[in-house]
Amino acid sequence: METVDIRKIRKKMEKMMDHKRFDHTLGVAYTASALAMCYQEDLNKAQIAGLLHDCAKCMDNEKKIAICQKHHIPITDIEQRNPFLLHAKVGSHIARKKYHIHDTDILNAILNHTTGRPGMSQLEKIIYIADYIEPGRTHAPNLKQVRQLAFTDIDATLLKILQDTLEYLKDIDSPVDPMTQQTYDYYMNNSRKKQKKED
Ligand code: DGI
Ligand code: FE
Ligand code: FE
Repeated sequence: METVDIRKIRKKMEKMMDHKRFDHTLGVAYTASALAMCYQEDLNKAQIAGLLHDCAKCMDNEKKIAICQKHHIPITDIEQRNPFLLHAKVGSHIARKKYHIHDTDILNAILNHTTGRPGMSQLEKIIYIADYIEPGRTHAPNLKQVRQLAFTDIDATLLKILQDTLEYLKDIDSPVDPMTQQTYDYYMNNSRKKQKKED
């Protein structure tokens, strides 16, 4: 991988984001590093993806939509109705164009950090999980258990987070992105297959 100046990215994120979002960003980068140590994933990639994952979060919805239109990034029905979801797609685009990240695994980790996707790479899983469990998060249910599980069984953690997210969306009557549902179905299926093999 090409050399990327992590300190430079961190400084740029600090300038671009409000304090709360920057604290969250650092939390995700450090948590992703710890998970990368645990699962022998590339530490540099984990830090870069962690620092950049929400780089489009502080942008208003009109701007996110305009960037998608300008660069022919397709907007799905649910994204049109819930444009905050676009911060993942737009973030991945900005990481490539503005931060010159060309590693597809890092770009995918940013792209899929909100909904997940079936067949995620190890780095994608790490960012998805780090985003949910970083120390600054306080509201998610079962956080204590999920935080412990994250360092023992990565796929079980993924499934638990997806399950809790779907439940939360149902509770607040928020529409589910088909990708979130597909990701849950995929990992649920995997878990059942694994269980069957062990029986
Ligand atoms: O950007 P962050 O807040 O750090 O985290 P994120 O990008 O994972 O976004 C979290 C929010 O996304 C959380 O409130 C749940 C929501 N979310 C995840 N999947 C879906 C979703 N919201 C909707 N409406 N539909 C989804 O499928
Ligand atoms: Fe996000
Ligand atoms: Fe985040």
